[in-house]
This record gives sequence, structure tokens and C-alpha cells, in this order.
Amino acid sequence: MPETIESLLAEGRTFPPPKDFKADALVVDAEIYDEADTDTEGFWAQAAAALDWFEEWHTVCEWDLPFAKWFVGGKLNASYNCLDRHVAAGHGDQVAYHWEGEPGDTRTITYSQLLDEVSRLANALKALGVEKGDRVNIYLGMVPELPMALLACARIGAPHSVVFGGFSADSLRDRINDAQAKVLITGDGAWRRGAVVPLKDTADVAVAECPSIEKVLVLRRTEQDVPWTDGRDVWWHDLVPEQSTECPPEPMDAEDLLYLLYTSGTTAKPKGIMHTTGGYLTQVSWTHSHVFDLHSDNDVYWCAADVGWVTGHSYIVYGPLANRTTSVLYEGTPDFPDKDRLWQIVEKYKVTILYTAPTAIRTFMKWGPEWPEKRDLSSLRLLGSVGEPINPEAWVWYWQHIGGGRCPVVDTWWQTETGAIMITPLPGATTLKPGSATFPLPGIGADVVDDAGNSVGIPGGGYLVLTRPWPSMLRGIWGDPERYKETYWSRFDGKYFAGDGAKRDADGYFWLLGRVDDVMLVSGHNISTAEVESALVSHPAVAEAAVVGKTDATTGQAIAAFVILRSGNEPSDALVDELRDHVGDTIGPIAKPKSILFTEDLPKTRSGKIMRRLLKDVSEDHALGDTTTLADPSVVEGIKSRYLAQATEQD
Ligand code: 7RM
Repeated sequence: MPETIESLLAEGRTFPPPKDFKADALVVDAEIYDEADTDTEGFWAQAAAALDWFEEWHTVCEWDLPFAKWFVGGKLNASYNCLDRHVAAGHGDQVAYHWEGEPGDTRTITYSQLLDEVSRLANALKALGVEKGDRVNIYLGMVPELPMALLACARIGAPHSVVFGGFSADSLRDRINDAQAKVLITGDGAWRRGAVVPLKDTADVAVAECPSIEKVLVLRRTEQDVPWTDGRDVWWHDLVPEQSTECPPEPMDAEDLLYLLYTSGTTAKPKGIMHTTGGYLTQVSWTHSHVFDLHSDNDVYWCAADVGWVTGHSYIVYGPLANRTTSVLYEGTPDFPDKDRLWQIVEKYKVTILYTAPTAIRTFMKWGPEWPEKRDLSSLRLLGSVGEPINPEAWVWYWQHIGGGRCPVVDTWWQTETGAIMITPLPGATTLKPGSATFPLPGIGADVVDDAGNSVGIPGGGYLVLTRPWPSMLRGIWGDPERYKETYWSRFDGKYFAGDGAKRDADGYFWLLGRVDDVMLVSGHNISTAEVESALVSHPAVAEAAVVGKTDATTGQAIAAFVILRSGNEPSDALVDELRDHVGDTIGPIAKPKSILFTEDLPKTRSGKIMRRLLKDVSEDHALGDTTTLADPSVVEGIKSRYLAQATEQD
């Protein structure tokens, strides 16, 4: 008998590791936490020893708050660790990527093929004048050449800076100029929902204002005509195939820059987050194998994110390849040509581990369970979630309709800045609670503190902080060490402030509440957007919700809600009242939204995070702030006109 949603969501219902899962799991007991606590440096040193080093480090960690160095004196190469060593060990024929193009074309790329292609591309970059230390910008869709580009840069010691293929010319220009990149790798276009995203046209607009760019390497994918600048632009197919497959990996210092990745945040200037080589690769590979319980010989792993997001850097490229994983790489969107595309891919490649975002899960809820039900998902054995708080309903839906009630769900909390997963279960050892990321990983120090920086204890709520350095931590903000100190290390003495709110329950479980900038203040009460959204989504008619605090003459802020309904439900005034009451019953009358607007879509970044500040602009009738990092900038305009129409109606 399948369990009912009510019983799965019942207060206090927990999910211990399933017996079958535990039988084969890499970690099955909690001792590892104590061991790592007793000797944290020893723990990370052991993790680092799983990599191949050209030279041993002499010191595990040098901590000069807030500047850390890990594995000091060690030399290694990330591309060598991801490729050469697996081929040398006889695994050259193992598939690294099953690539699925959006139009339905496919490619299978083995480790030895990937090594050859990366070496050719690395030699091509050298031929274009790239030297160790030079920055290379990458602006591509989800094609195999994208991971190749990252690895080729890593091979020759040229830090990469990837910009999402959906970003505007202005965003690309600003990021290239901040990094002072010498070469840009892009393509003619990318496929997205059956249409061409004209990468080269956009890149040309950007590069016109990027004096540091000397060469543009262009991959042919969508085959339409593109603007061309002779002397600057070079076709990939003219240059790369003729290169030698011999390209010795550059021995890099553990602390040499591996990449920059820009986070937009809410302020104007994007921050170039710096990640270095040894510590990053250590924590990314350790977390990838232990959090996803990776069995390299058997698993087929799929992180359905974009490489342009940190999740793609760490858990599509560096972690999986360092661990000799067979991965799926998919170019397109989940609803092309139909809403079962992901499930068709899971069935086709017999995916065993799936890692995606709550925003995607809530979209699948909106579309209804009939789509996954059409496909055989019995190969799956573990599910992961990342990017936002996952509300208990979405967690349970994922567990039930995608995981078939068999698969642990690991909710993974981390940031671009942390480089790798920080707070999450170990699926063979941790008892899960839907909606909780559970505990900091072994070796990680996290706490929840009050305004004065004192631990709130358990149970309690406040600001999430990290209390010790960790190997994959950001090493700074490119070109701005002061901003690094100010942003992350100034709020609480000696602690890293993540910018997120969190609660710990009586069992010590961590519950992430989203950005503290998003916390609302209604009649003197702090209310987190995540809690109200979770209450809305716990109503059977609701698939997804976003709420913001809008300035209000009587209450300081009033809650404005934007709600997407599950298929089969219609907007009505009665439903508005019902949802208000539902939130009132779930949290308390103070949390009842003052207004509710039904919408088909919400403004989101390409990685699926709701841009609440834009909804706040809408609710307060301000001019819209920067929309350049939105997945689809038209969404917010549509919401704005309907919001204003509804407000007039209500007046
Ligand atoms: C990996 C990534 C970081 C921010 C972070 C949080 C939110 C991410 C979770 C989460 C609750 C999670 N990097 N966030 N994962 N909130 N539970 N499991 O997303 O730099 O793009 O964003 O995302 O607010 O600070 S990121």
C-alpha cells in the first residue's frame, strides 16, 4: 500500500536510511563526525590523499583569519586528477558523459576521448596566446565542449570564468572586464526549447567593449550565420582538431587560482568569487562521493543543473570527474519536446543518482505525477536537492513520485562561496526529516547565532555562520580583498556569515530559511519568506509560491504573495480567502498574506532562485531593478501589469 501524503508529512515523521540502501552505503554510522571533530586537519588530509599530487603538501591549513591556505606546498593539476589518472589506471573506456542534445542528438564520451579532446583544446588555447595565469572567459550552452573548456583551462593553469549562456551582453561584458580575460570561448548558438539562443551575437556586443579580449574561439552548434571579426574570431573546428593530443598538465600550486565565478547578489557590482586548486578539489571530490554515495563502477549520475552555476562546476565537472563517475549531461529544458523529458532520460540511461533544484521539483508538481509515471524510474536509488530551501511537500513529492519511496533525499546546503556542499545528510547514516538539510558534514563547523553573534543553542533560530575554515572556501573576491572581509567576515567576529537565516530544532537538525535580506517585519514580528511560502505550498492547490514584505502604513510591512497553482486548479476569490486562512492556520494570523496574485510564472535566476527583490519592486510599484540575470526577463513585466491591474480592482 503506498503511503498517503498526510502520513508522510505527519509531524515528527522521520526517514531512516532504507535497509537496502544502507547495505551498500559508503558511510553507515555517525562515528565519522566525531573522528573529524577530534582531528579536523587529519580528516581533510585523508580526503586530499585520495587525489594524485605531483608534490606533497607540508602544511594542511594555514589560517590567518579571514585568509586560509590549504595543503600548503602541494602541487597538483585538476585536469590530471579528472582525466589522466583514470586513463592510466585502465578506465579509459569508461563513459565520462552520456550527452543528450536538446534536439535529440547524442554523444557518448569516454575518459580517454575526453582526455584527448581536452588536451587538443588546451594546445589550441596555447596557440591563441593563453599562458599560465591568464584568464579565459567561457560563454556556451550545455554541450560537451563546455566541461572540456573548463578542463583545458585547468590543464594549462589558466583560470576560467564561466558566464551562463543565458546572460545578457552587459553581464558578460562586466564579467570579462572585471577578470581582464584574454580569450573568450563561445559558440554560434545554444538550443533552448527548440529555439536558438544567439550566443555569438551577444558575445560580439559584449566584446566590443572588452579591450582585454584578444581572441574569440567559436564552437559551431546551431549552424546559423554569425557576425565575424577577422583576425580576432577563430572557429573551433578550424583550430582544435589539428592540435596534438599531447599536452602535459601544468603542475599547479595547491593555492593557485582554478577559477573565478561571479555572483550577482543584490548589489550592483558582481563579485568574482575565487576558488583555488587543492582544497577545492579535495572537498568537492570528497563530498561528491560521500554525499551521493558514489559507486564509480555502477552508478549513472545526473546533476541536472547548468555548468554556468557553481553546482555545475563542482558537481557536473570537477567532483564527478575526479571520482571517475559516469554522468549524464543534458543540453535543454525539462519540457522539451514534452514534460517527461527528464524522466525519459532517466529511463534511457538508467540513472541511479539524480541531483536537481526545488524550483524544478515544484514545477514537476505543477505538471502533475502523470509525467514521471509514464517512465520507468526504477533505476534511481538516491535523490539530491540544491539551491533553495526545499519545503516538506516538495521533498515528500520528490521522495514519492520520483524516488518511488525507495530513495533517500539529500538536501544539500552550500553556496558559490563555499565551493562545495556544507550542510547535508550522509544518506547511509543520517535519519532524514523532510525539509531539513540535517547536519554540517564531518569536518565542517556551522552554528546559528543571534544578533550579537552568540550561539542560540537548540532549539533556536537566527543567522547561519560557519565557525572554521574549510578546504573549498572562497579565497577572496577578485581584485577586492576589503570587500571580501567586509561581506563575509565583519558581521560576526571570527565567523563566516553566510547571509542565510536558519533554525535548529530540538534534535539539532538545521532548517535553512533563505536569505536574511528576505526576512519580513510585520507588526514587529520577523517572518521568513521561506516559512510563508512553505505554508502556501502545503495547500493542495498550490505548486509554488513567492512572498515579499511590501511597505505598509499600519503594519510596517505587509505580505504580498505570488502563487502558481497546480494543474487542475483555477484562480478565484474564494481560493484567495482559503489560502489566507490556510497560512493563518499553519503559522498564525500575523503571517496571512495581505494580497495574493495568481501567476503562471515567477521571476527566477537561471539557477532557479526566485528574485524576490523584483517582486518587492512590483508590489511597491517601483521601477524594476536589474533584471539581467533573470532566466526570462519578460516574466516580471507580465506579473507587474497584472499586479497593478488587480491592485486597482481591489481599490
Ligand atoms: C549551491 C548554490 C547560495 C544560496 C544560499 C542559500 C540558497 C542553496 C540551499 C539553499 C536552503 C538549500 N549556490 N541555498 N542551497 N537554501 N537549502 N539546500 O545554490 O551561490 O547560487 O546560492 O542559495 O540561500 O546562501 S549559490
